[in-house]
Amino acid sequence: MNQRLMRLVAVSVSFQDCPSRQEIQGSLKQVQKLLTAHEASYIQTKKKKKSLILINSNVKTVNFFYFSKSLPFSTDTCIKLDAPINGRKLGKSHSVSHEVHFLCDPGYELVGSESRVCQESLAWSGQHPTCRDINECASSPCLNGGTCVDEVNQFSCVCAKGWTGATCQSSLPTSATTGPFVRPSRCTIVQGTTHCTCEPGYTISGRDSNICTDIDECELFHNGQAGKLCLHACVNTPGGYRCSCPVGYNVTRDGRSCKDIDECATRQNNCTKDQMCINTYGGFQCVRVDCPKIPNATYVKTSPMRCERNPCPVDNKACSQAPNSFSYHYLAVVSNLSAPRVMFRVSALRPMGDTLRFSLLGGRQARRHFTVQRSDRLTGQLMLVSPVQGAITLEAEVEMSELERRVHLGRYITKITMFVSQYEF
Ligand SMILES: [Ca+2]
Ligand SMILES: [Ca+2]
Repeated sequence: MNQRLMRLVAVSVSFQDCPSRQEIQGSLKQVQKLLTAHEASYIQTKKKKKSLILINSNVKTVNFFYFSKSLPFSTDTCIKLDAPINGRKLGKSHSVSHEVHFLCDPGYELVGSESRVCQESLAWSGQHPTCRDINECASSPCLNGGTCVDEVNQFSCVCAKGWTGATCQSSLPTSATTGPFVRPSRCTIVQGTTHCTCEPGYTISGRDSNICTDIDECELFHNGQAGKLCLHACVNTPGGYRCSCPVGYNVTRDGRSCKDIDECATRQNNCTKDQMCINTYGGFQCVRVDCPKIPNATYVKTSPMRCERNPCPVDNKACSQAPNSFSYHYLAVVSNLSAPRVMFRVSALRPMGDTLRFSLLGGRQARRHFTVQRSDRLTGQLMLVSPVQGAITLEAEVEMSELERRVHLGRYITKITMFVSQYEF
């Protein structure tokens, strides 16, 4: 009952001292009016009242909530929670009385609250959890003096000398089976399963996963399946391999090929002062140029590689028919040369006479391998006509003759010595 109604009753009680009939009727009408107004006001207020809504929650419990326009929905949620590092959060609703759950990744353990509830105070229950790395080494799993290395969700043992295995449980075989070509494997235990690995260049070849043996790369790639490893020879080494070269060669920077050592440039030769050092593939040659001794003519050295005939006495026909000069050339070539190919060219600088002729001198060996052709009016070329293999020294002489009306004016001999190496590189 409100205040206005209370006052009305008080007015009606004061009728005791005999009010007139008119007065009473007037008062009653007033009371009736007021009650009607109050009733109307009450009904209007009731219409505005909140409506009832029923909500069925999907969480363990069924909850009922009141909603109203005057109380927005957003104020009924707690602040959003993040998943812990190395863990997960289950449950997305942050509404009042809803729960979220937390899980850690394998290898981590949860510290804090596993579940938190959004309370009516809009604060979460419990403590925010963290995921802590489980120390697999806590149980000292490495035996025989091994050192445990804790890793995420796993551990490994660094074994003391002479021991091997995932937990250093096995002693390494002694004597002949060990050595640089046999190494202990490194094993890791992941959730109870042992995984063993080897250093690069080693592999677990036998039944014993505790032992790694060297990979013989030379044998593995022997038939050149993955391209020939080495141009010359392959040497297996513990954990790897290297290429080797024959005497007189160095391994190239790429480690695969062989490069000739220039003994003449590096003073790794024993040629005497009156000799010339000729670098060859895989070695060197000490050559001495001596002018030829032939009847009727004498020669003098005009350069380290050339001899010229001394002037002939007047009317000494034998002398004037002897070669005017001898030139010496040394070629160093690799083995397995294909043919035909040009090996050397001889040219006349200032020819005399009307005819220039080139011919091959020398014995059967020279004729088997060489021929002389003319390449232009003033040039003759020494051709290799049959393939050459293996270490061999070939000699050939090319004669160039100047003629005037079929009479010799001059003869010039070029001696070519070819040092063929044993190898193709
Ligand atoms: Ca190896
Ligand atoms: Ca050499």
